[in-house]
Amino acid sequence: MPKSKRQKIVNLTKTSKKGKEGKDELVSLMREACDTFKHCYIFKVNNMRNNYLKDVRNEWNTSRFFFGKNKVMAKAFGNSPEDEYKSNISSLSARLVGNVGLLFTNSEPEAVLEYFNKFEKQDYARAGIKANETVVIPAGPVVRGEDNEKFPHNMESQLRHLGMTTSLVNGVVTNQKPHTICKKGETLSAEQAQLLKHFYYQMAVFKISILSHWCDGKLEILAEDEVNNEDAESILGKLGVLEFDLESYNVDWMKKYKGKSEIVLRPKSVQEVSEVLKYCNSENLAVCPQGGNTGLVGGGVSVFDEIIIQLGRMNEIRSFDEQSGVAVCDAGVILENLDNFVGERGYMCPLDLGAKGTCQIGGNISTNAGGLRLLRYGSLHGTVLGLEVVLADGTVLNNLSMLRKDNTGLDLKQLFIGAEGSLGIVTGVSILTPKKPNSVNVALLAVPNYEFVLENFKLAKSHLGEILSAFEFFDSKSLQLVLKHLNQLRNPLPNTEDSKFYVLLETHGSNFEHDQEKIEMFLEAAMEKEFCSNGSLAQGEGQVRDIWAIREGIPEACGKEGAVYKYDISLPLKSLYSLCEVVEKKLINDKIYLPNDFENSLVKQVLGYGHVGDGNIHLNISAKQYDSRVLNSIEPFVYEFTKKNQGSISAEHGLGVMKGKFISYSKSDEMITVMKNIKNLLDPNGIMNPYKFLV
Ligand code: FAD
Ligand code: 2HG
Ligand code: ZN
Repeated sequence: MPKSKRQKIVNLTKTSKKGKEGKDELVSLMREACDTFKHCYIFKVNNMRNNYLKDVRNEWNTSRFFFGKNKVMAKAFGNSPEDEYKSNISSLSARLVGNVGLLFTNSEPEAVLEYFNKFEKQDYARAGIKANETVVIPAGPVVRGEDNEKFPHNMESQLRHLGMTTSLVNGVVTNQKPHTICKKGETLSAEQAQLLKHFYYQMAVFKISILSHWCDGKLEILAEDEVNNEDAESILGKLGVLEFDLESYNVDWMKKYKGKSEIVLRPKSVQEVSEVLKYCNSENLAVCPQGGNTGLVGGGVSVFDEIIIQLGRMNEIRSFDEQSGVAVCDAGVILENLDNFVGERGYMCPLDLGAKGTCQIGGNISTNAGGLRLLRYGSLHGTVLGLEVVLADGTVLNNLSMLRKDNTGLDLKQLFIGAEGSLGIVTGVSILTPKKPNSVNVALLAVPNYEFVLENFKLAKSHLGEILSAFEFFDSKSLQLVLKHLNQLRNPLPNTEDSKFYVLLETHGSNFEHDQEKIEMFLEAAMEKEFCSNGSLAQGEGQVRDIWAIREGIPEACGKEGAVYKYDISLPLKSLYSLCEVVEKKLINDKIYLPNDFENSLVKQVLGYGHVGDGNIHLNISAKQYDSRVLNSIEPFVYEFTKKNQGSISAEHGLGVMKGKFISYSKSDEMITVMKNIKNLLDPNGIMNPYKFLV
């Protein structure tokens, strides 16, 4: 799968060689400015907005600005009279604290102060700053702005998600009861800031205050800086937070969910994660943990402007025990890198999935990813031996146990496996890896109907029992889509167009001849019973890879076809594929899918594939574009069908933003209450990945 572009990433610390070169360059540019300009001013920015700072820079384009990297700026001046670059300039160094910058200019103080005292720009407040007035939206039709502009009807659901009691009455957004967005003096949450923006209330003022002035060896203090809660960004600023082009962090893998986060943090250590969460918790700032951003339910991207905490720089493998096969690593290690690392030592990751080149082990744990071999190697609830987790208030729970057995008290790590970032941030993982098999065999079968897919599964279990490592299936529509979009792949079973299904089965064993003999006997029996019309046993690693590439390529091919609605459902095996059939019928009845009228059909096709061995199907509905008419035809129908058939509405991808509100189709009220109590206990301010999971 394609790796997402990683551009302009914000780091909390900079350790690379490039970083060092950058620092040296800054030091020499600053010293050049010291030689060129007569005056140097320290200024502080309140409510930083890059666009306004840019305007100021343009107006002062014959002067020189430096902003950020306080330590490096101090180094350029010198930190003491012994190493200072100009007489008494080291006295400025101690004042380089917080969200401050330097202005080198030849303008005299009167002109500088006059300009900056006047320069102010109103803007929308962000979470973390204090409200300067109380704002109440009255009951009745919702309007905004001085001209009482009507609220666009397509934004009604956003207002509701942000806590208002709105509904559409004859197409008009109407508030059922008065809603207080904020009270004067209250620290704004992300939701409040978002609402204020929707209602055009600008509560932040971008302002530059001149704090001190240096000229010819003399230091003049013009204003004392106060670090206070009003400027949350200045405190985050100390941790290296900047705003850049954040598209790849705000948009999910399917391009279905789009957040509006303006800040991405990429911490390097558990201490940094702890410091950030402690601060965010104290300021009620919502955060969204993010791993490789390959999740399929919108859990890893922000909904509004939650701060994204991306774990990619925590990517060290901390230890590996070659006796036990226990690996301990940072949460941001990419799954494939971990698999390669243990692979070189004769082991393999117990988990494998198509997104392995991008997803992170911390993301896998947080979604309790199932993958392609759960049938054989079990779920992460069994293979994860310990976790290091930072709670919302910054507390570090260190339980990186390497023990297989540990019955002392409650097994707290289990709470975080599949918690989707709602309870804390996983920063470290201890995982049991199995030995790599000596022999791997893969077969692909063309199967005439779904009933025979199940017959093959039964037969495979009796013939291959202990060596069976995967039993996957896909319908012929899935195969056609892969062949259409992934040009490099060929059908290993040509002339099987009549077969509605394909089964991929794999064995992991220790004796190649023995295993091959077993799999051949299975294939013979399956052919004899006519459970399959054709079958192919991969010869060599290349063919093994090619067959797996077809199965793993289905999500990518679906994505290339257009918009996709994905449903990841557990059902009793006998009704697994009937989900696709009934949904297809429903879409046809609702005139959303017109199989014989492509031009006017909203849906292109309905297909199914997945992990038969785990009773988990992936229903994918390919559509021309995301459209509420398609969605309304599928939901809650899919969830009702699943409930009626004793299934689960989320087998392995989690709830995220997509399914949080449907949890009651799979869990009782009592269970949901206990979950909510646990959430409130660990995250009383609700800062961890809000609007998702438990809503
Ligand atoms: P993200 O997408 O970044 O995040 C997922 C969730 O976990 C979010 O809620 C996020 O907030 C949270 N999170 C991430 N990191 C942390 C952390 N360190 N601490 C706390 N919370 C965190 N899934 C399967 O189960 N089986 C499959 O076979 C499978 N195949 C896939 C194939 C493809 C091609 C793709 C695109 C996806 C597939 N997925 C599959 C879905 C996805 O890859 C998994 O859910 C994966 O585990 C997500 O990992 P990630 O690092 O990308 O997490
Ligand atoms: C798979 O099994 C993944 O390939 C993705 O879980 C499923 O794209 C999907 O619906
Ligand atoms: Zn899957």
